[in-house]
Amino acid sequence: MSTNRTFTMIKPDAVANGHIGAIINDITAAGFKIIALKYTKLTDETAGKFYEIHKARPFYADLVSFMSSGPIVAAILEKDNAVEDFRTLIGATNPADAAEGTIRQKYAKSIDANAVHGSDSDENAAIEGDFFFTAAERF
Ligand code: IDP
Repeated sequence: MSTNRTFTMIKPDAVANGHIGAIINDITAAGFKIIALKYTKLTDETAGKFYEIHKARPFYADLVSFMSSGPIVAAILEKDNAVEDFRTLIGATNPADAAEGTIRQKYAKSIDANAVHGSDSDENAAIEGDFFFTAAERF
């Protein structure tokens, strides 16, 4: 059964480049409701844990060090068909392949610094939301 929630992060590149407001505007304009929101910074340890699923990939160490290089914005979002619709809104992993008008096409510069994260399944959306937010932080 599909749930109606997904999890996102605005990554350190997009935060450093001043895109928090524009990205949140794109997200809400696309019909997503913000359920939880946090401005925070990952450590090497927490970034490593979050991306543990990619541990065997050659880019894992670079990904962990990039994701802990500066502050991020974490959020839980709600909308019908949230996971799939959000991945459509953000575009392909590599911004060079991302469709016109998608968040990665507009705000990302490279495949590693690609502006935003979006959960790839309902199961991971729940796990990732729980990683950042307690029940009392969701509204
Ligand atoms: P996704 O974020 O579009 O779901 P994944 O394949 O799950 O893409 O990869 C997770 C993250 O790892 C990407 O968003 C990107 O930041 C980074 N990444 C993926 N592939 C590469 C690569 O080939 N080189 C460097 N970083 C990569």
